[in-house]
Amino acid sequence: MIRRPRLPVPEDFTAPSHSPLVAARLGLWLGVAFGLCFGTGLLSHYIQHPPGWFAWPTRPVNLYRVTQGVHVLSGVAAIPLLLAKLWSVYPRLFVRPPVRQPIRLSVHALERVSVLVLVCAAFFELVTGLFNVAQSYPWGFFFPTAHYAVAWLVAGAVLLHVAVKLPVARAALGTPLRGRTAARAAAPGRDESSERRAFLRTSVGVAGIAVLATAGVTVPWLRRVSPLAWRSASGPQGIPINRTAAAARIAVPPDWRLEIVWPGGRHTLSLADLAALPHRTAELPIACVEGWSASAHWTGVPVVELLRWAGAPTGRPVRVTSLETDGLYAASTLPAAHARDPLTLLALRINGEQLSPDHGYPCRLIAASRPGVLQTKWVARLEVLR
Ligand SMILES: Nc1nc2c(c(=O)[nH]1)N[C@H]1C(S)=C(S)[C@@H](COP(=O)(O)O)O[C@H]1N2
Ligand SMILES: [Mo]
Repeated sequence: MIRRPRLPVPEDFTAPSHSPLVAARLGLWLGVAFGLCFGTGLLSHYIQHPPGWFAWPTRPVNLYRVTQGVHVLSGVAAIPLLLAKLWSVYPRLFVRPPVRQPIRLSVHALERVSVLVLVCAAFFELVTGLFNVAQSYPWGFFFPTAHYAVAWLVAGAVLLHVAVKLPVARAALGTPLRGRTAARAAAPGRDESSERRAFLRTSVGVAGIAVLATAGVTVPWLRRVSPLAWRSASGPQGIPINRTAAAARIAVPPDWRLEIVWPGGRHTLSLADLAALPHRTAELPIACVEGWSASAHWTGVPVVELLRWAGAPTGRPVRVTSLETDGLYAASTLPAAHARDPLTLLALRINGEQLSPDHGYPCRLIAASRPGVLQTKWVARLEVLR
């Protein structure tokens, strides 16, 4: 049986915004934001580093665009919610003595440590995520690895925190916001319930505004109401550019040929050969891990048709390598499902025009429901893996 503890804390903690009734409700909102952020972040990690048991579907074509949009926007929402939650509970963080009587020592000390880890790790995630979105890396570690590892720390600390706080949180959530804390119930005077509700409404409202102000990076019909969207649909040929041809030091040789290799075979094609093959046009998004996304009409040769035409085996994973020599995203692997998907194109054209050098001329990979980092530009080689 879980004993229902008394809610009240010392009198000076019962200011409306410091009420446990408020803290518990903010915790719930924050839990939802963190849960969405963690789940979609795990998905993005597994898509880029798939374990053997993991398979990511190719439909709907916008699936990754949606999950990564949710990842970045739930992270944006979590910033004001976390600040409000800290404001709400901060008097309790400085309770003296820091550790209570021996009999409660273990639980209390654990709670303190878990809260410290939770706050530091959560701030680390939100701040590094924001910097990544701004494509700024003022630190020495590799962002994806650190962001992924610390996410598990947050998840563990949240679980511990929820477990420790469950009795208090249940009691607080079971007490209507309109009610009065026991400490104040006896005392006549102002009704704090409206102040508590105002604080909650403001916190959740600010989170909502932060989401609306940035959601235009990925939701086309919100572009006009998102002054803080860090990317728009604009850009050369209607799509933003992350790495330019100059930054990647791409020089397409005049005798460029696409090389197709498979166990026991090899074939090469010129750009004219490629252009002479049957083409297909598909509307597909570039969905960057940074949260921005935009759709375009891509025209090119389906990879599966190209392999068939070359006499290579299909239905296997395909390694796609770029002309780029030293970039982190110079190559990617199409899992079997994407390699056999007729919408996986080696694109030569975007929105009816020849690909510009920055979008991947002479040809680039574009496939459904995939992170932007895996949509390799300036393709030079396709290798059918075993
Ligand atoms: N060879 C190569 N391809 C690449 C990249 C790169 O750095 N090198 N960047 C990727 C990233 S992070 C994204 S989001 C998309 C963006 O494509 P775009 O610049 O045409 O919009 O290209 C991808 N393809
Ligand atoms: Mo990206």
